Amino acid sequence: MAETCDPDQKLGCYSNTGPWSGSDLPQSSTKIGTKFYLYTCKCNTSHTLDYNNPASISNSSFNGNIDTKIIIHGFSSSSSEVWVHKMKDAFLTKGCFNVILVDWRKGAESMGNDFFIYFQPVANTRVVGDQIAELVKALPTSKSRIHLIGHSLGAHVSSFASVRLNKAARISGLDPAGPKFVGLANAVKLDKTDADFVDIIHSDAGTFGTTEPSGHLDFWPNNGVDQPQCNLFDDAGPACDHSASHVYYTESINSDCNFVARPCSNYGKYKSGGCTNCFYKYCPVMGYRAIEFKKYYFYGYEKYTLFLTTNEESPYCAGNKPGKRWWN
Ligand SMILES: [Ca+2]
Ligand SMILES: [Ca+2]
Repeated sequence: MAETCDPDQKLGCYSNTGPWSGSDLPQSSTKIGTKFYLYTCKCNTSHTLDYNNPASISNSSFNGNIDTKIIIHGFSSSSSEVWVHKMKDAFLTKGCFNVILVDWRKGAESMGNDFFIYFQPVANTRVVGDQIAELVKALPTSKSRIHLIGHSLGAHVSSFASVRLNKAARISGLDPAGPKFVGLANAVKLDKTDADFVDIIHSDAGTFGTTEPSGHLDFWPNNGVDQPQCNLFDDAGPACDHSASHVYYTESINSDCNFVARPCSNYGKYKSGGCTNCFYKYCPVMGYRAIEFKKYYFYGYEKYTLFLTTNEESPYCAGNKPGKRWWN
């Protein structure tokens, strides 16, 4: 049994007992060094927010009467990544939002004392999630205006933030990290009880991404395991499948094309055209628009798997096509 208490008294103490048994203890918030960078439709330059410094909030262009999008990177990453800024810009193109980029790069690092590490960043997700919740509490807004978008370990960070807020409006989990989460209790990972609406894109299931359904609507583009634009023999890189989840999501924000999915019992049946009618309801759309289908998921979508195919190059949205082979 062990416990560590954070120097930031708002955060409190972390133990690795109960559902956390077998986990590392998180590093301190001082060591993780989480930063929050605000961008708004009024002011598209970075402004640093600090929940322990109220002036950083009151002196910003944050508007509590509009929705807030919080983007959270994953393992071995940072908010400086190009994809984070592309997503932020897509939101600011879409409409008038507060967009907050969370940077926890020091806590997400893959190297510790010259050795590859993963368990420590996994443990740190708890602290980063709690810090996001403390920031939201300090902002002049309501949790019903909070939408968390997390990639990889950032998806699990979103869960801890939302749970501490007693449920944010929405979490979009982009290929939630699998290793060290699959098979564990819902308390230690993203699941559909964590927010009012949880939508998931699975793009690298079984490698970096989880194999488990984790939301109200779980989308499995191209069966969720490997993506057609990713090839080990070209320069797309080993994380191409994993990254595809945020690539698709960002494209969906302003696209006129809908990533239409079909509920189906298995991918083979979907590909052969066996699942076209969506139970005579609206077919759910992956990505930004997924929340429009919130009220339909209980008609049975959640008992099925939501499949779609995508194009092999950008733009990836293939529209309404149930399966390329037979429909084209
Ligand atoms: Ca959970
Ligand atoms: Ca893969």
